[in-house]
Amino acid sequence: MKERIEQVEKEIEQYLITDMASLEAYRIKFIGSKGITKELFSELKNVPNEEKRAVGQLLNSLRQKAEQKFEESKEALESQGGASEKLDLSRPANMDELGSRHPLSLVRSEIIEIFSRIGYSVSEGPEIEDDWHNFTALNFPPEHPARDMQDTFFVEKGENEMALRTHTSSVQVRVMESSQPPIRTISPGRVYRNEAISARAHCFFHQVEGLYIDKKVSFADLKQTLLYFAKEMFGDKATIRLRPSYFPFTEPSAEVDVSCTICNSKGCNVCKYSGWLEILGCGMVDPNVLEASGIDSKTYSGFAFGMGVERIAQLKYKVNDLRLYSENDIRFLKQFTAGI
Ligand code: 2NM
Repeated sequence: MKERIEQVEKEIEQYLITDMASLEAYRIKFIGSKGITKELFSELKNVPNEEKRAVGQLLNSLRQKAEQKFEESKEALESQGGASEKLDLSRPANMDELGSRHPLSLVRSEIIEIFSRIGYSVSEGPEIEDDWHNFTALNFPPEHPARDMQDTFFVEKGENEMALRTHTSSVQVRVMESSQPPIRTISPGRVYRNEAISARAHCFFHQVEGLYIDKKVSFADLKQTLLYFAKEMFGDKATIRLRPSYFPFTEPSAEVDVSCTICNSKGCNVCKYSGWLEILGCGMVDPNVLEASGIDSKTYSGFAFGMGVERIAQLKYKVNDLRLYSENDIRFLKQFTAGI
């Protein structure tokens, strides 16, 4: 009997209690009404009389030991975080959730990369501009409608009137003022126009404008550059066409369409059954613009172009509502995880 008690004592010491389930199993095994201590007590009647006292004492201290371990383990588990919580150290850790890059950021990077491969640098400038850099140096006449409150957000009324830039051409004026040709640069950035927000218009959007100035830069150079861009961006099958247009800062000016990549120019509702999608505006930099920024228009010529990042992303990813770009709806943003 004494040996049996010693053995159970060892068992109690070695029993591993790691959570509420093993605590309960321990209770049932050693302390419960059908547990080992109860069973040993019921065997006390078979112990010879002269040993009863000593064995009884041993049994009492065994029960005490069993109950003490139970109470201590219970307290320890509860202080670790409540009766219902189980601590499983072997469980795999929760994975960090990966975010995704914004579609405009993806397309902006892609445009920058395409032009950097043919030697274009990236230039940036302020979003709050003065009249000179946003309008006057770009050959906008004093009465041009873009200078109107209805089209442009003005800040700081009075003598020192500033405006939120309406295009990133203002950055290129700063580049021309501070350097001499050859100039080959693109300026990506956010621009602002005073428009009512709808599926097709927003009060801010993103542009990438390009500028190339050197001796003997021609319209043919412009066309080749834009064809290269269209093929890199929309695939080798892409072709372009130019339509005459007008911008204050270029002469001649053109609007550029790319062949519809959605229907292979067969006609669909995105290209409105024309087979063509408008992607950018361009032209030869007006000599007045070169001269305003201190570049000799008799020695140098150049071309410039401007595109909306939203528009390119819309065609690439079939986005049918401009507002999706700035609403931060996770169901929209989640679709661009492949770019990481
Ligand atoms: C466009 C279309 C045509 C343009 C012009 C200039 C600058 F600074 F050289 F005059 N930068 N970007 C330009 C020309 C932009 O956007 C539709």
